[in-house]
Amino acid sequence: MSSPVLYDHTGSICSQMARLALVEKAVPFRRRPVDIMDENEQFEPWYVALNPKAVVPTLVIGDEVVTDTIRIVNRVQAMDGPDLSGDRTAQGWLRDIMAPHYGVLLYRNRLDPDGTAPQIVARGRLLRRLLGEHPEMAELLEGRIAGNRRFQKLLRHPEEIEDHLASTRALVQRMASAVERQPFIAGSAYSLADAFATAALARFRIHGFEDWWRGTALEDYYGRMKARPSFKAAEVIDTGSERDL
Ligand SMILES: N[C@@H](CCC(=O)N[C@@H](CS)C(=O)NCC(=O)O)C(=O)O
Repeated sequence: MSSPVLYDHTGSICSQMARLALVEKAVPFRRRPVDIMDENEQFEPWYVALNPKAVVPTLVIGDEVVTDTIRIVNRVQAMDGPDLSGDRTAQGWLRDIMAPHYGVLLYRNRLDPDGTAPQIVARGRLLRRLLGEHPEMAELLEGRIAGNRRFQKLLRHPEEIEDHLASTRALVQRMASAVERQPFIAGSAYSLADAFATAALARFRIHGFEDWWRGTALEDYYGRMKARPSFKAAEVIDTGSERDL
């Protein structure tokens, strides 16, 4: 069978998680980049046919199409290669690390004084235009338009943004406690939880949150994850401007 194909976007955190899992599992794979920023390729009918939620990543293995990052990395774990299953806490970590509203973390510094984020407003316009052009995708696009409105509303409430920051910081503290006790997030060996933690910490670093873990066991942990060949091979991004994300 030919190599699995990962439909992804370089900067997307979920794509980085999937790539880390594939590289650590030593699974040869091909990438088919989907430009979710400038070209909005995720809404093209051929991609929506693969991934009905119009998000990256998607993993295609022969005739099998796997969507949702947690399902993707677990599917990767089921392939031949090193055991990345981790201990009994691993699956909980995947859910917890996926839980922060990464969009809030990204857009909280890009707000106009009235709390509107021009990029999110523009996204709403794009979605409405696409709805006019693609009535066959009404369910998907109407759902995304409603989600975009909720997001715009949330961004107008500084206290809600603070809540998201506080719960993200608490997650980082829990990661620090985990690696105080053991070398990896979910036990004594590298697991899927480390693929998720690495991509999340890389993103948090770009947001300027590195101070949250300076001087804790997570500082050494992140250095160790960054020194693994997978960090570069999976194109994990932890430098540069928030505005380039
Ligand atoms: N639950 C999905 C979420 C995927 C997701 O939100 N992907 C983002 C990139 S990290 C995306 O494709 N965004 C494009 C868009 O929202 O239009 C998963 O885990 O795969």
